[in-house]
Amino acid sequence: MTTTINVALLGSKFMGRAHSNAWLNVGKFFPVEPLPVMHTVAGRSASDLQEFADRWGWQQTSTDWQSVVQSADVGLVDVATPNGVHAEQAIAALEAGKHVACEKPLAGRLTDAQAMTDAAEGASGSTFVWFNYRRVPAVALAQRLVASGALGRIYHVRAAYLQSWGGPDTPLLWRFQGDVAGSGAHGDLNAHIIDTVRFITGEEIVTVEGAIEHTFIEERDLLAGAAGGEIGGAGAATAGAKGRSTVDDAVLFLARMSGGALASFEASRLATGYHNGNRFEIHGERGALRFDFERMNELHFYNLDNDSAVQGWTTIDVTRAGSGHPYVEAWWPDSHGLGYEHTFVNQASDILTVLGGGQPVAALPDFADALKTQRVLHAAIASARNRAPVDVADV
Ligand code: SOE
Repeated sequence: MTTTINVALLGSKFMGRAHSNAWLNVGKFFPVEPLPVMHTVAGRSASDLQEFADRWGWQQTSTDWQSVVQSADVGLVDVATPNGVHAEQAIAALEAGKHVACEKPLAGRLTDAQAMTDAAEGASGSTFVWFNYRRVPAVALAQRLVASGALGRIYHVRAAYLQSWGGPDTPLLWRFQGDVAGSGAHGDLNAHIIDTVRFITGEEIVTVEGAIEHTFIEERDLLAGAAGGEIGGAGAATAGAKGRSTVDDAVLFLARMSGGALASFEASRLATGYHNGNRFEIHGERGALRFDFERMNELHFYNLDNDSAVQGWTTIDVTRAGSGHPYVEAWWPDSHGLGYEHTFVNQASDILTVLGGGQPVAALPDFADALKTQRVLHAAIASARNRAPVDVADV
């Protein structure tokens, strides 16, 4: 008899769609147990929720997330709501004895992230955070190469997450409201590349310095009605007035890592020409790696162990079945390609594998791990505002 776990999803916007697709498809591609049952989706609008539930196959809907997380029927609560409500929802679910999978960043603020981690320490449920880029096969392969010593000692890490959807025509979505989001591109995008760099190198960021935060577009069109709005919301009506953006549009910072590497991080929503340019370069004593999510099935490797006559950047196609590349056996034949949505299905597989007592394909961050990333986010803002280096241990 195959065991199952009833999942309750909180949130039905962009991440609600990505997570719904993951829970709907994970059992079709991975031999996971427990299998997920798409039990309840909770949100704000009953009519929108019913359409969402019908589209994705959720059995029930609710506009009362508090009762959902208390339900004895629910085993795993999946928090896919704006950053500012992660803490309230995740802590309530943990206190109700549920497993909790929470979208990134862990929270909009360090104090909330700390409260979530404290709640997790004493809880019976397991915790997970949807840093989905760890589940890009090329990123997971990069981690394996570094862990194997293929690069040797790491000298430099250069990471950037460059988007361009945040121009003057983008209205005042929740993502530009500091009381809801906590920060702008910083918590949204630097959170990802900080986690990715920690994951791949196995090192922690110990000091942050030279940080700069900036809001280029200080006022944005207010959305009509209560809409929190999502990126590129179809025909989002504006109220004809403007409101103040209270978050950064870009944050850049430098860092020293625990193994001695020097690192640079850059996040922007105004990087014209890039749409989801999540990229890194890692330079070691024996080789280097280069990755760009906009070509997510390729990992570039420079190997000094090769004869000098043939040294050069090698493009590894990280979709070849039989190669031993992470996750690829579950999907398609060689070079058929994977996409953004597969990273969430891969993550759902790892979550269910762990809940079933197994080991994930790539390390799964829990709240305590994600708190380390949140502390780096906080240290960077402190460095920017104090115009001085900040030790992460001190925040
Ligand atoms: C917007 O920047 C966003 O949707 C992020 O919030 C996601 O985490 C990222 O995967 C894609 O871009």
